[in-house]
Formats: sequence, C-alpha cells, structure tokens
Amino acid sequence: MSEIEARLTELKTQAGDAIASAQDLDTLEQLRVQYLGKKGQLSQILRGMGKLSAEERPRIGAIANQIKETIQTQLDQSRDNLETAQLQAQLAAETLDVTMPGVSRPLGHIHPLNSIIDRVTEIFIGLGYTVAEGPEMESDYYNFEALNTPPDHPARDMQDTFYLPDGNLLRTHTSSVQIRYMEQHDPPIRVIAPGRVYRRDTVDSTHSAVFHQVELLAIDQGLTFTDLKGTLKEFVRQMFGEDLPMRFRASYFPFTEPSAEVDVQWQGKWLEVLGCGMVDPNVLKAVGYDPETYTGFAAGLGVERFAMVLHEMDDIRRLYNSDARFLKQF
Ligand code: 2NM
Repeated sequence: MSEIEARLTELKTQAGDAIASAQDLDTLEQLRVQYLGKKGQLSQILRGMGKLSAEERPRIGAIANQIKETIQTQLDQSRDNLETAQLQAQLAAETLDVTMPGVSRPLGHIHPLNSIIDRVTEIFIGLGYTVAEGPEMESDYYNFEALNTPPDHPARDMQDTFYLPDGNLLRTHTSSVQIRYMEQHDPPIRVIAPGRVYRRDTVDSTHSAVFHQVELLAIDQGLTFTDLKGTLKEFVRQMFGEDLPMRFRASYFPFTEPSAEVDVQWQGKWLEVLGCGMVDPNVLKAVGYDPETYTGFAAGLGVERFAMVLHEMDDIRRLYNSDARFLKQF
C-alpha cells in the first residue's frame, strides 16, 4: 500500500469516529470544514497525488472520491440525527398538558327579574309602547294625589308607605312615572313604566318590602275596556307562549274605574297576574287631559310574581340573596 493510500484510509477512520461522536450541529460543521473543506485534510492529501505514477493516479483518485462520499454521507446522516434530536428536545420542553383544567372565567348572567322585565318590555315595544322611567323617591303628589288617592286611603298610611323625613316617600308603584309622562306628552300615548317600588310589608316567602313592577298606560280617543282586554290577552299569549284561559274579576284601585284583577289559568290553577282598569277621569284631569275627549286604560304587574310562577320558585327571597348557584339556573 502506498503512503498516500495509508493516509487516506487513516483519514476515513478518523473522520468516521469524529463524526460519530459529534454532539451538535456546530461541531459537525467544523468537522466538515476540517475534512472536506477547500483547505481540509482530504485536499491536503490529494495535493500529493502529483508524485504518483500514471497507473497509480486513477486508482488512488477513485479511492479518494469514495472516501469523500463516505464522509459526506456520514455528515449528512449525523446532521439528520442531530436535527431530529434537537426537535424532539424542543417539543418535550414545550409540552402542554391539554388535560389540565383551565382557569374558569365565568360570564355574568342576567338576573331573572331583569330577564322578566326585558321580556315584558319587548312584548309591549312590539305593541307600539314606549318605555318611561322616573325617580324612586317621589313626592306625595305624584305617588298619591295626582292618582286620585284620597288622603284617608289606607295606602297612604304610615304602616304601608315608607315616608322620608323631608315629607317625600319611596314610590309604592310606578304609576307616578305615568303621571310625569302624561304631564310631558299629549295624547295619544302608549307607555310602560318598569321599575323598583317600595311597600312596608313584612318580609316572608311571598312578600318583599322592595319589589318590581311594570305598569302600562294607553290614552287615546275612544279607548274602551275591550281594548284593554285585547291588549292583555295578547300580552299573556306572548308571555306564556299560548292562549291561556283568562278571567277579569271586578276590583278596586283609586286611579281606575272600573277596575279589575286578571287571573290566568296556568297548569290547572287560576293565578292572579295583573291589576288593571280604565283610567279614572280625575287622573286625566290632574295631568291636564280632557276626560270628555280622551279615555285610557292602565294595568300593573308584579315582576317577582311572574318570575316565581314562570320558574316555579317557592320563596321570593331567593331573588335577592345574590346566590349565583340559584340565580344562574334561570
Ligand atoms: C295597576 C292597576 C290599575 C295604573 C294606573 C295608572 C295611571 F297612571 F294611568 F293612572 N298607571 N298604572 C294602574 C291601574 C296600575 O297596577 C296594579
């Protein structure tokens, strides 16, 4: 074996060992330059080829080429392996545990009372009504006097109404809003007044000193009790999703004449759901409407009562406890 052939064989062994033990891509690149680079060891050995005889030169050339290819193949393979290992290591380091419970960010929830108010409001907006609001602290005038409620009426009693030290009071119904609205608008009007109202009731499973009402009012020429019945019938149909049997029982409110209470037959039972009537001429006069020209009807419903009936709740106080486990059901 010629000296050059021995050096080539030695190079092949050395390169193979070095490449096999390379641990990273940078080392591998250094080895490539060291062995196969322009000034690398293989080139250096081949520079001595000039001294070879004409017969030896092709044979040694072939061996050199083969060694070059072998080293190149080893470099390629090692690079593949190292790249794969690097990727595996990166993936392992970045692993996400997709079974880990997430951080829960619960959404807020519409309170069942507000969702009833929203539904009632939507129905009356569909019937052409406007929504009006007014103060919860009211004067005696808007809460009682303008509503034809005589000074000796039991509702005006200290026992039934929260009076404030300055002579004002907490409104006992949203009819006060209707009075304010009528003062500001000429007929015809159609308006609803949803809101919070106050009464000095002893709290139990069906009573609360603070509760919510929606009252409706329509004033126009020629409105009759039949218009009232038709309006309430359509409201009940939309609210309960079907035509339920209804009955009107004669009743009394200071601000309506005649007055009635409305019962609806729901799941076999008669439930009282509304109070209503034709607006008393004295109320129309109080806001400057001519009762000879205009008539109107009004009705009021208790929001808590609707919530309890529709959701089969047994205790009104659940609506005020702010226990999300209960409230989020509705
Ligand atoms: C009810 C029952 C009957 C009512 C009357 C008025 C007003 F302002 F026009 F006089 N607003 N709401 C009314 C009538 C309310 O609630 C049970």
